[in-house]
Amino acid sequence: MNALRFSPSLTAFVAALAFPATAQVNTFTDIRAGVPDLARPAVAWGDYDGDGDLDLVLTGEAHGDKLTLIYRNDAGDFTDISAILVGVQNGAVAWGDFDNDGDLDLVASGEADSGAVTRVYRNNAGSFAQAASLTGLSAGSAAWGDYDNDGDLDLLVTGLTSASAAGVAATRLYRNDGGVFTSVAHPFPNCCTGAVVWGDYDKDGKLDLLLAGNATGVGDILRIYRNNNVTANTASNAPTNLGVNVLGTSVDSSWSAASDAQKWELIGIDPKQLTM
Ligand SMILES: [Ca+2]
Ligand SMILES: [Ca+2]
Ligand SMILES: [Ca+2]
Ligand SMILES: [Ca+2]
Repeated sequence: MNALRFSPSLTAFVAALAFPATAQVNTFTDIRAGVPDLARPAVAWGDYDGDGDLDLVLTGEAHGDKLTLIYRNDAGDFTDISAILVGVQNGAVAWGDFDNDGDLDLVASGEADSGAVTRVYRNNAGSFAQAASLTGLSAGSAAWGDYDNDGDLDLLVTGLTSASAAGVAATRLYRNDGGVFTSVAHPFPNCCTGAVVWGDYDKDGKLDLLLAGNATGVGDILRIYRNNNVTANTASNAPTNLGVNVLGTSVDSSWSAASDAQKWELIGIDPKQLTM
């Protein structure tokens, strides 16, 4: 007499086909981070202290106060570092290492008690000092990007020139020359209440721009602008002077940073601190 015999694994496989597992339930837990609830906020993650975990900057209004606060992440506990920053609401914040020293600096724009502001802050070993005060804009967006491929982060900011009814939409492109920001000509419409994002969509080594928002005389827009500048970013050479030092269960690695014609470098990592 013939009989079909199934191995346990085949039986389980057939059962799985007949009775698919219940869809996984995704769960998230409110960690009660202890940060304030804010109206008209803007927030951004960034590892400003370079310890490998994401810290937080937030802006907005709470109990009548306009706030810009940086919270340091210590193993999941968030602590206000009491940075001296202009408090804003209806703002925009973005981390970016504009001075190429390996740590994240900050731009904050929005509506302050004094009116619309845009401030760039330099990160000095975890404390923040104002490095530039640019055309004040609120209800807009801000994004760092090296659009001219000279190796430093430039800045695009949109928004209203005033929080009052007299405010008009503006778009400012700032070229970064050694930490000095110069407003330069550009083809973008004056825009507010939107978003700006740099990205090299056509992979030609030049950052293009996505601009969305409410444009003066046009209305709501979402446009992609191809970057036609001459200089493209070229690939870096390989790092040199590779070194390895074994100490017990640790391995310290070191190298000389790579570079290329556009001065891109491997930044944000202190070779002496890369321990595995
Ligand atoms: Ca951190
Ligand atoms: Ca920096
Ligand atoms: Ca640049
Ligand atoms: Ca491009």
